[in-house]
Amino acid sequence: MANVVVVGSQWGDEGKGKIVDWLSERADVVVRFQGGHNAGHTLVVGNEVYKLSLLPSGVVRQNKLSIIGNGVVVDPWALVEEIDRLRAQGVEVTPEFLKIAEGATLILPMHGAVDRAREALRGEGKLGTTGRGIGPAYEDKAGRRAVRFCDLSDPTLLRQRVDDLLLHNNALLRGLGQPEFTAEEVVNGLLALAPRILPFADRVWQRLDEAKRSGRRILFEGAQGAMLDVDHGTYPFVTSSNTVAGNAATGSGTGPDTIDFVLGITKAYTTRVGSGPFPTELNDETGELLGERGHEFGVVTGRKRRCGWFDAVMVRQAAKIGGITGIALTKLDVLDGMEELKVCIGYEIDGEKRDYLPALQSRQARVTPVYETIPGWAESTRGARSWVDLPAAAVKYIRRLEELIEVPVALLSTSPERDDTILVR
Ligand code: 2SA
Ligand code: MG
Repeated sequence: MANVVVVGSQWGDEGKGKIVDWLSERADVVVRFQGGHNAGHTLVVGNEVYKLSLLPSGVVRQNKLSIIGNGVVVDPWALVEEIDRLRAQGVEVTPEFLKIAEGATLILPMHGAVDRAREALRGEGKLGTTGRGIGPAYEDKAGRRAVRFCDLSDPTLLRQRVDDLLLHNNALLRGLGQPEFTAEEVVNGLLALAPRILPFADRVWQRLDEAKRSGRRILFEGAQGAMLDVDHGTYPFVTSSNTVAGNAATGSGTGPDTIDFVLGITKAYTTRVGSGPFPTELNDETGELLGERGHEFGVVTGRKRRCGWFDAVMVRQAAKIGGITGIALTKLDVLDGMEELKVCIGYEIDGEKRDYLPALQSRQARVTPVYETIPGWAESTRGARSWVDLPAAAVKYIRRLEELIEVPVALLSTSPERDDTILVR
């Protein structure tokens, strides 16, 4: 397996962190290409638990080049905080091994303020964002008024960029009844951080080209999941970036030919944090049980995740849209001991059968799942390290999922531990 893109195939929190960490052992370069510190990746290495939001998972390993691509929105304060947090855990993040794209967009304090004020205004109809300013930062990028990482090296230009940015954002904040920002406070805050973070700035596209030409293995680390993709997800209940594998190239400055394999991380059931349609959601004790056993709380915000049965319609759609080559199935052990399991094999909308998730928001909200019942297993699958250790019913469940989503299982993860991973093919 040469260069792999790891993406979520549901609504995020599929267990990408662990798989990325497992794969990073075999990779030379680890790249983030979208999202920002809204992501939450938990890595368990021995007795140490690392919670990463912005930094690529490669940082916890020795001698891996970690890259934050141009498609990422970088909050400089969050960056410094995460580096310091890792240092306290004994991990040094240095400019030798972490490179940040010069063109990456910065998340600045007004972005968080706009994000949170809008959410408060939406009230019941809120999107359930992480409140980290992700959406407003991407808006400013597309609106051509963002401050980019490299701008920190030119105080005069920085001041102009911030003025331009505030012209727009202060008007928004005024409209939202929020305090405005002065250019001085924003610029001074950034210039105070600049000496610490500028050494990480680099021409990431060149580093990737070098890696490619010297045959070094590149791992692209996606955040969130396919159904949170701004184009293909459950719009408007999505994040503001393209989360699918195609963006690994654009979001880091390389070509699609760099990608050899797209690994879709897929949970053996479904979860979602934040608002929006969720056809197989369980608002009963089974849902509670899944959440309890799966420890389903947001890494970034601590929010309780909504839980439900596996939705094969949605994962199949995600696989086709994102070009998923194989899946890594995670958290199978959460289903251990359940008498019977349900898998969504189709949708019913206004009395009609459908084998896809419709684009129209109001129609998505009216989806009722059509279930197939599959026998569960009493044995524990937790920590299984080979296929033969699995109960026959668990193997049957996996095979049925493969059939329904039309993608093979390439990896099976049987606990949060790095070594509890079965390579299937
Ligand atoms: P945003 O903040 O603008 O990206 O939020 C928009 C939607 O995207 C969802 N979203 C996520 N969903 C799952 N996991 C995410 N990361 C954290 C984690 C979340 C947390 O890994 O646990 O800690 O709460 C993530 N980031 C964004 C979000 O819920 C909105 O639905
Ligand atoms: Mg997460």
